[in-house]
Amino acid sequence: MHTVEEINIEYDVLEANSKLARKNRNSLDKFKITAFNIMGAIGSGKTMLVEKTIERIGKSFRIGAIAGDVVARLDASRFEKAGIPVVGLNTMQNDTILCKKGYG
Ligand SMILES: Nc1nc2c(ncn2[C@@H]2O[C@H](COP(=O)(O)OP(=O)(O)OP(=O)(O)O)[C@@H](O)[C@H]2O)c(=O)[nH]1
Ligand SMILES: [Mg+2]
Repeated sequence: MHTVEEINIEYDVLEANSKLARKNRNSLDKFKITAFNIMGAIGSGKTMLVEKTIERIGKSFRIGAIAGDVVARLDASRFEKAGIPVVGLNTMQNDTILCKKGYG
């Protein structure tokens, strides 16, 4: 007689990342920081949007950036030129961990 066994092999492969993300959110809340994650296609105007935002409201708000340049520091150096503190990071892996290092 055959029997069927069910083995649950599902698990959240991003659980560690999610935990860190929650910690990051708590830190942001603690320091009353409003964070925006600006994502878009290559060349869609993300960096320009931030530059224009700095231009318009940079004197009224303290703005900082974590720039996700994949290889070089192109965006990071544009933000520096715009006069705000910036941390550059490579976004290939471990985004949450790196973001924590960025504002930690
Ligand atoms: N006409 C027009 N051009 C824009 C606008 N926003 C950005 N650009 C131009 O689009 C090009 C790309 O802008 P970036 O801000 O560097 O785009 P990005 O999304 O940061 O690019 P990557 O970091 O390479 O992914 C630049 O030549 C900008 O001058 C816009 O609202 N209108
Ligand atoms: Mg850019």
